[in-house]
Amino acid sequence: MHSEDIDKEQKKKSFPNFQSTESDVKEDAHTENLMTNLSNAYASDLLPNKDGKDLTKSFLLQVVNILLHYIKKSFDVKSKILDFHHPHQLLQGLEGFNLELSDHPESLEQLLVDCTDTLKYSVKTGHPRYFNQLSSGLDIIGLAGEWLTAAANTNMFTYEIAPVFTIMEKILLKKMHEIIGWGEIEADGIFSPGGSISNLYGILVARYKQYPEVKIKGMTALPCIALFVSEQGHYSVKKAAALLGIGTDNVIEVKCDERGKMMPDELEKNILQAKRKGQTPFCVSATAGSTVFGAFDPLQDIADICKKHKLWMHVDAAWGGGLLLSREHSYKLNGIERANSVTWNPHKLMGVPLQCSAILIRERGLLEACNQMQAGYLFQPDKLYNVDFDTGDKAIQCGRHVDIFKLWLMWKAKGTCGFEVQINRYMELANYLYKILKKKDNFKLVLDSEPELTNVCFWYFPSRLKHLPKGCERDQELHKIAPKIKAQMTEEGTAMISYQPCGDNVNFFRMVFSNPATRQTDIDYLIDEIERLGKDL
Ligand code: ABU
Repeated sequence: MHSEDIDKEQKKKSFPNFQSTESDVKEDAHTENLMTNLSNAYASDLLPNKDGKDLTKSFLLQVVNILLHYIKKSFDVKSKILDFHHPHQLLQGLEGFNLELSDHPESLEQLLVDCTDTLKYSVKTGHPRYFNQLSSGLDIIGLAGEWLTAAANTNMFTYEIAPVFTIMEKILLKKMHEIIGWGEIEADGIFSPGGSISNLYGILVARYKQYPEVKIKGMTALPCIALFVSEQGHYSVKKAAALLGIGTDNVIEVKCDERGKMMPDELEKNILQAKRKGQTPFCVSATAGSTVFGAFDPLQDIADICKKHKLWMHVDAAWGGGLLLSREHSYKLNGIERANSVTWNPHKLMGVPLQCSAILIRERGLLEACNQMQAGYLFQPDKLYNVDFDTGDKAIQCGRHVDIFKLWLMWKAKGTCGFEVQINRYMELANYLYKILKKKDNFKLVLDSEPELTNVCFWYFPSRLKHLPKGCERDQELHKIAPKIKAQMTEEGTAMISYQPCGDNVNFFRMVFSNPATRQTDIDYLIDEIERLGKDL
């Protein structure tokens, strides 16, 4: 065999790597059969090539087949969540999966092999035992929405080229305004590329509202402005301050109580202190659902303080915003209706495929006034339609991805009630885990109180550490436990859960629920798995 043929054989071999059942083997054989027709075909043979219709259909059907195979595996608890390899191994190439790019076109058959391999070495974030991030799960309707979005391949900046999507965005923003409690107001907003960017928008608009001259004159025209966020708030607030030229020294971290909530007395103290130091407070960024503990800041108290000191109130509800859809749990965000701006990520608790994040602004017109540059080649005022529907000049970017369709389609599919049921279930799962851990003497909860969101934080104590007295020596050892268990879990591909140190707390596990595939049995499994991997550490 020539080396090229050997290479081809190896590449083909990598195709059925997920196989485990008889039906999988049959499916693979069928797919492989179809694939042989594509060994001499190239992308240039597909549409718009005039003879490309059948080949395009065949190619896309095979892509769908690969995806279906992956989706089925994703939901199968018996399949591995990931087939872990170190970066240098992926860089070197694995079993014919070569990530390097060639000068010459590869066949369609090879592209299908590459598609299969790409999924083979990816993390199955829809797997019932994937608990690693706040965004997880694989919603089939959301996935269909992404496919359609990619087929439409358009840009959100003008109604002209995204008529349906811009109207959908308008409708969804209105829906979210109503849920927040801004139903009576002419509010505003935009979908952005993630929670950090939404927070950046909140702070940008807060600064513009107070100091519109900043747009033309820059920061030299301003006093030394300062903003406030809790010590458990998201790091993107500091990042935004760095980007906006405010400086991270002017982001004042407010102390939290034992539950991880901003302390209003501390906030007021910090505001007064900043003023005494010559800083000019302009904004408070409250958190509704902190990343690690899932804590909700006391929004009513913070709103009172903002009112008293005439400060912009931003609420980072990227994670906790979804709870507004639950009649049982929405009270935890009471006061959000008093905010000037809100970040809310449907790609987290609502399970919309990444990315889908909204920045919602209470006062209409500010976003556009702040960001507008009136590019004549895009935003012609004399178009045939009402140009108020062009959203591009509200954004800090020019090209903007269509993130709205998948959310719209999922809302159609579930109704508001469907999201509520899903989110209530996550809360029940969090409570289930909390109650189990409370009873177990080899686990310890970081926070004693019941979960307010779906975060449950805990340490695992192997027997050698269980009876050690509290203190530095025990903590040093305990700090190493979670990373070791996680490393082993990752290598075996059985589950994924995150860990971190936080403040004085050494490394602990953070469990979060935002995956519709997860059941109580998966929680039982995770606890057993931690015990199995950790007992002899
Ligand atoms: N704050 C962005 C997401 C962090 C996480 O998934 O853990």
